[in-house]
This record gives sequence, structure tokens and C-alpha cells, in this order.
Amino acid sequence: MTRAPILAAALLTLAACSPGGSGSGEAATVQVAGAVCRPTPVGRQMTGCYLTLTTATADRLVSASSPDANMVQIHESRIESGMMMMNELREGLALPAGETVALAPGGNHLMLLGVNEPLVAGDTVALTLTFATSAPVEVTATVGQPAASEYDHAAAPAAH
Ligand SMILES: [Cu+2]
Repeated sequence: MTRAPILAAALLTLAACSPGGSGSGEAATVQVAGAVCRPTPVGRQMTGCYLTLTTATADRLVSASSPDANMVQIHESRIESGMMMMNELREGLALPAGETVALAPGGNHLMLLGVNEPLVAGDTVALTLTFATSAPVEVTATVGQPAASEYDHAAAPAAH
């Protein structure tokens, strides 16, 4: 009988792989990268911030806040009657498992409203992102022009 030892070895391998599910023992967190906020336009107290979110398990970005602004909203941009319109995503933004979701110029973004002091290139903005399931994530965004994106061919200056 040679079958039993082989079966035992297979079970051992399974057991070794199972703790932690995905192989990491850490609690699920959303990875945030490339956080950039545009400088505030002269005389205005609002601006957009962009970043990418990656999560191993499906989640939802439900809100954001910053000590540097009265309010942070999650916005989508879309073309209506030939004009770029922005809407608040009151339900937040779905984050599919295993995908990288980009908040990028011309698309979704975080809108800082009531910015306390004018933001100029080189400043930083503290952002706290709150998710439906994962722990909140604090990131420091750099103030500058966001990198060109697939949404933004026409409006991308060579400034970055
Ligand atoms: Cu907006």
C-alpha cells in the first residue's frame, strides 16, 4: 500500500497553505498609492486629489477627511451635454477584490472643500480614508499636478 503516505503528504501541504487565506497574516488593508492634490486655484478653497486604491478583498471607500479642509467628498466626473460635471458619490466608491481603482483626472477624485490655506506645489495634505470593511488608512498627499491618465489626454501638461 503506497497510497496512504501520499495522501498524508497532500493534506500536510494543504494545511500549510491555509492559515491567513491569501498567505499574509496581516489584517486586510487597502493599499493607497500615488496620492496627489492639485494646487488650489487662486481665490478658491477647493481642489481635487487623486490616488489609487488596491484591495485584496472587495470593499468600499465610504468617506474621506482631512485636517486641511472643512470637508472631503468623493466625486465622479462625467460629461453631460458636452460639459464636465461633478457629482458626489454618496454611496462611496466600490473597490472590487484584487483590482486597482484609480482616482484620476477626468474621472473619480476626492474633492477638498473649504481648504484652510492655499495649497501650493510642494505642500502636503493629510488624508484619512475610511472603508466599509478595512481599517482606515492615513496617507500624505503631495501637492502638484497629477500624472497624465488615460482619461486626460487633452488636459495633461508636461508638468509632471
Ligand atoms: Cu469634484
